[in-house]
Parts: sequence; C-alpha cells; structure tokens
Amino acid sequence: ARYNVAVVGATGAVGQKIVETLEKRDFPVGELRLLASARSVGQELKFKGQTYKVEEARPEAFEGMDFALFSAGGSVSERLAPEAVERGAVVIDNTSAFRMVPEVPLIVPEVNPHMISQHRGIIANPNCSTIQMVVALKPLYDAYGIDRIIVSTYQAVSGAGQKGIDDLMSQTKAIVGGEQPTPSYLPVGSLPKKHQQAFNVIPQIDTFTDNGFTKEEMKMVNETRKIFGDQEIQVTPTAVRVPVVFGHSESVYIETKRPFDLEEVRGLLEQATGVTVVDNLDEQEYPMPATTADTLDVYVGRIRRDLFHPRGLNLWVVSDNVLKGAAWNAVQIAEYMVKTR
Ligand code: A2P
Ligand code: 11C
Repeated sequence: ARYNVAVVGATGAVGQKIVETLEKRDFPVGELRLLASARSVGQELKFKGQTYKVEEARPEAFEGMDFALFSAGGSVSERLAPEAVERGAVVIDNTSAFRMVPEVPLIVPEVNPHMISQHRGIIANPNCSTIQMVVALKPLYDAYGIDRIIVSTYQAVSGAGQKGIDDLMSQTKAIVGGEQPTPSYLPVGSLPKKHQQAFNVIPQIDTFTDNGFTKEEMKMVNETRKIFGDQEIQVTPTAVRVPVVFGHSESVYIETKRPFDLEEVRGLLEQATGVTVVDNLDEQEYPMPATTADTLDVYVGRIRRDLFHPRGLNLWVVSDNVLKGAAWNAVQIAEYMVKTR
C-alpha cells in the first residue's frame, strides 16, 4: 500500500529533514504535498530525484492525504491540524500546540508506542530535548524506576529553526573576519532583545515562565511525565543554547528507585532500541554532536556511578535534534502505524 503524505513547513529546518527522511527510509509515499506559507509558493524541492513545487498550506491541501506531518510552528498547527483531521488525515505534529492535551498521545516509539492507537486524529511529537532523554532513560526506568532527573542541556541552534542557524553562521563569520557580530534572532525570535551566540553560551531557550524556568525547561518536566505516564517523577532542567548547528547534548543525572549494577546498566543501554553506547575512556570515546549528527540514534556515554548518592547515575546523551528530536521521530511514528495496520 502507498500513503499520501503532506508535509507542512516543508521549507523549514525540520520540514526539509522530514522529506529527506521519508526518502532515506523509503517510506511508501503515494502522493506527496509540500506545504509552506504563501511566501514560498512555487519554490522547488526534490524528493527521490523528482522536483516538487511548494504549495500554500490551506485546508483544501489536505484533501485525500493519509498523513500530515506538521512543523510550521504552533499557530499553524492550531489552525490547520483540525482541518487535516476533518479531511481524514492522521496528523503527526512537531509543535507544542497539542502535546499536553489529555486525549492527544505524546509519542516516542521506543518508549510508549502502545499509546499511538488511542489517537483521535492528532499525534504529538515531543520536544527534541525531551525525546533524546527519555529514549536513553527508558531501559533504566523499566529496570530500576526513576525518582528524579537533574539535566543540563547543550542545545544546537537548529532547534530554533533556519533563522537560528543563519544567525549563528553570520555572527561567526563576522567575528572571524574581525567585525562586530550583529545578533538578529537568538535567544528567542519573538523577543526584541538579542544576544551574541557565536563563541558564547546562552542559558535561555524560549521565554521564561513565572517559576523562573523557561518554557523549554518546563516542556522537559511535563512531557517526560506524560510520556512515562508517571506524575511523580521529579525533573530539574536547565536548558542552554551552545554554538553548535546540529545535535543536542545533555548531562543527565538520575536517582533510581531501586539499586543498580553499573555493568548491568551498560548492558541494558547497549541492548536498547534506538540507543548506541559510545563509552570507551581509554580511547577518549564519547558521543559528540560533530560525530553523531545526521544519524538516527540516541548516543549515550560517560556512564558512571555518582560519587555520593548510592542510587545516583550520570550519563552524557547526544542526538541529532532535527532527526530523532523531530523529523525522524515523526516519520518513525508513521512507519509504526503503517506496519501495525
Ligand atoms: P516559509 O518558508 O514559507 O516561511 P523554520 O522552523 O526553519 O523557521 O521553518 C518554519 C516552516 O514553517 C517553514 O517551512 C515556513 O514556511 C513554515 N511556515 C511559517 N509560517 C507559516 C504559515 N503561516 N503557513 C504555513 N507555513 C508556515
Ligand atoms: C529548541 N527544543 O531547541 C527547541 C525547539 O517545542 O518543538 C523545539 C521546540 C518544540 O529551541
């Protein structure tokens, strides 16, 4: 069988990777519709050697589609996802628009694929920094339980979209060329104040909430609880933007409920689907964005027992934020649905 697929936001950083991933995975695409804003109408994109013209994302564009993969921002999803569902498509949404709606499954296929079947038209893809963390923690959660997670992120600018990438690139060129950088987008596109991102780290991703945590950090708290189906799990996040283009890194510290054996932890991670362990200290081997970008897995290294807490464990977790963190996770959900039909 073939499936008609619409990609909303096809010209964006994630949208382009969705199209690439559909091709690389040889997803059984029937008709493909590449949708974006009116600004991009007529722009040409390639899929399997063929040229496709970008069309405007309008309700009628979803007519006859089986899947609609959205990554054009929350407001576009809010407006058009219901239109796609009304026309019979299953929506896989990369934005935060529906993630916390109780009836909408929030899916990471390695963690909670059993929730997919409960959808009523919309399936939500979690935030990138949440996805890679829960994939790495799933085998440990199942084996030992987890009381608490303390996580600090080192997030790539591609998380902020093409404008984030362009901002880092132009600042870097300016500085290397001996000129003053002119920050234009980061840390938060919608706020007037900008900071230098090149050769700098910024402890703010998205806007702040009343409790002093950013929205990005609160996504890591709330989405982790929803995905594990565990409202007790304590998550303390600090989300930081670093001058990396592709690949989020995370320093993850957990306290398990039951005691663990470190060799067993290593074995569980090595066997886990979607996880690759890179942890050879003698050879200075550990995961890094530069060596793992453009691949699908979540990489785990620096696996070590805490010095003080008897059930404390430290991990270093790296993954390509636009692939497993967004495009691949979305296509993987569609693959799962096609396989289990
Ligand atoms: P466009 O290129 O026409 O602006 P990124 O996250 O890289 O910034 O990409 C955002 C994506 O969302 C782009 O494909 C962009 O299309 C699309 N987009 C933005 N606003 C709209 C809109 N109002 N309707 C449809 N697509 C939109
Ligand atoms: C970032 N995690 O790195 C964000 C981007 O909720 O899907 C993804 C935002 C989201 O800036």
